[in-house]
Amino acid sequence: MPRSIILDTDPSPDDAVAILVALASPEELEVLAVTTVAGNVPLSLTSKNARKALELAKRTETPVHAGASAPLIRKLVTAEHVHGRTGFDGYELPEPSMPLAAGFAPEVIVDLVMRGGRGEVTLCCLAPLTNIALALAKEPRLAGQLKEIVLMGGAFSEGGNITPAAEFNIFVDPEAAVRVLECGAPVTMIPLDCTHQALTTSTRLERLRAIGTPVAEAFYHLLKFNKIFDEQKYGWEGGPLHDATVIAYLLAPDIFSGRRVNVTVECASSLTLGMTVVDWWAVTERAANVLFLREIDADRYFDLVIERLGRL
Ligand SMILES: [Ca+2]
Repeated sequence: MPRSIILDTDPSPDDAVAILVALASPEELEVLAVTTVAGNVPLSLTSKNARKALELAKRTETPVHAGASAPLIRKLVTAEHVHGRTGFDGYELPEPSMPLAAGFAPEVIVDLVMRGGRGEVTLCCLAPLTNIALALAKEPRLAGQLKEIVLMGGAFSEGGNITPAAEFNIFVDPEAAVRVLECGAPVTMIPLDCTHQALTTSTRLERLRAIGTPVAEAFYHLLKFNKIFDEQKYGWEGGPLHDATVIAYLLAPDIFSGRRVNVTVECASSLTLGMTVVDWWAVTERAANVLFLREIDADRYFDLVIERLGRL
């Protein structure tokens, strides 16, 4: 039986890779819905980019529901400086013709999770956690019904990518992140400590391009565009392929290693807003609430991603 998942996302190319790798893995994963949120770019563009990716892969039967256009209480912060004005700069994809599906994403998440059996649905969170926090607020039984929440977000020893202390997804909506981490459902967190080991080197991108399909060609160019910014910023060869780690974890958890720890999020300090405070050495009495992954086998990760994208 494939595992039922909902993909909550703010598509830039790494989100889109995650969506398509999931759709290319029907033996392991059943994608119930894609839900969009404001993040990398405003909601109208994340909702459009999700549909562009699905149309590129000819998977338009997957519904896309739009959700929150702004964080719970804060002003939206976006990341056009990384992904370009559209969030999908670097390769021209046609305007999507598939419509958005009816229903506000947080309500759709509640409906799909509560309709399924207890412990059936996994939330794959690739974006600021606003939609998930709204769903948890709407249905208090939601957390107890979930199988797991797997999210890309946070950082420990790697430091931040949007401020010195904070990773982007958590920084954009720290109050939502707190609610998700404290909800009581099993949470697995894939932080920058992992994703900064998973780089789109030229060799890996050329392997992707060599598949020779429209999907491979598009993502070769999209990831290459992102890589230019990241290479200048970090001085590395390649940029991190962040969000597809969430799907890779579901497909092959042994690619990753980590430990169960307490993670809390700073919501008050202007200096460290959105910082994930990771009690790696258990120096507090705070109970472990997160499986925090710190290591990834990057070669196996890219082998998996490239093989799955090649199926589309
Ligand atoms: Ca994302």
